[in-house]
Amino acid sequence: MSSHFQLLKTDTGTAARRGRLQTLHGPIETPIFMPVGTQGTVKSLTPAQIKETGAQIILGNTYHLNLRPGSELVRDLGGLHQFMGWDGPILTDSGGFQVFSLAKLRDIRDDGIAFSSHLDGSKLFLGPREVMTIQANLGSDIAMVIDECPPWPCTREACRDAVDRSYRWAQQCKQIATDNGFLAGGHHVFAIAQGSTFDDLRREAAESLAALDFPGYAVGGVSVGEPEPEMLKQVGATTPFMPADKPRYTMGLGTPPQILKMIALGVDMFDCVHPTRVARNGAAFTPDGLINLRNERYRADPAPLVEGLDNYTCRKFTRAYLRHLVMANEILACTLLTLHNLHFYLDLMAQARAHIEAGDFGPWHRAWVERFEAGEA
Ligand code: PRF
Repeated sequence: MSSHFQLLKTDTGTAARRGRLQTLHGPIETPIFMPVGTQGTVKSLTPAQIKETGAQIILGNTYHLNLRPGSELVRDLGGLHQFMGWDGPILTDSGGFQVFSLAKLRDIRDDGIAFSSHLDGSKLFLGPREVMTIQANLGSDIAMVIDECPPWPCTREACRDAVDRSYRWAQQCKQIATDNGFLAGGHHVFAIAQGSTFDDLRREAAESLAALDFPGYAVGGVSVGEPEPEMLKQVGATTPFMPADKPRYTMGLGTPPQILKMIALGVDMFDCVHPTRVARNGAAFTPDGLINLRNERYRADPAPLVEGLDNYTCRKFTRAYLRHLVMANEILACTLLTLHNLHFYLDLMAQARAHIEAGDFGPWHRAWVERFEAGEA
């Protein structure tokens, strides 16, 4: 048994789990959603406002923070928590995935990834040693290993190479984090299982990484363009082969229904830019789907975004006022809608935890998804 993760309850009708993960900056109740703060800020919110949404842990990014302002500078100013004024847990992604989506002229080698910065074109390199050093400089509570996320679709040969390379890199990251005292100091390192659409490679990735005994495990390589049924199939082909007594995380996901469906598959942790990104586009989550405040029908609507939802935006403001802010391109629209959307996600996670505890997660989440999807016009 691992001491940092407690499995409090496992659902009987689904594979959903209720757990508690201990970190250097306090416990995390799972299942949990982690707001994304790529550049050391959850866009448009102060740390006090992030807390107010119910966030227990946020995400930062190795790729971005290392390019700017630089991980040594953050280290010298006390680490990322102190630098950004957030005293809760922080998980950092390792940077490899962001190289694939942002950097130019990347070259995947056996020892790491060479690439040009998307900011100034300078030549850079990320391998196991670099990503573990950067994440130690940042003072991350949960550091991710460097992995190779193959595109969708991809050939079996390309996927085979990505799984093998990701395994070797994970092994090296674990060794480095052991040698430099990162793990002994109470920080966690999570491994990432790739495998694209190949069930046997997914299983192999999960099982081989499990044998390395990491504090936690992630499903990578999903939500990279594949249709939703394929995505759920890939998660379902991976989680049964991950250790039951360690936390499980699917990276970069998803919509509220996708998250509930993945909780039912036994996933504990999620992150996604979706709620914060759509907020900046003037859209807000409700139990009846996502509403776009640019729609004329909200021009004089006196109702809150969600009746009875206990967040600052819903307590104080009408849909009409929020629509006015969106139409006038006022920056307060971003803050109020981001606050609402994150609170909506985190409140949904609290409901999921309560229903797992009560033993009715299966029927509850199916009804929730049905109502949400019926409302999406
Ligand atoms: N690997 C890493 N970060 C990620 C992904 C991955 O596969 C994804 C894919 N959904 C998002 N973020 N390291």
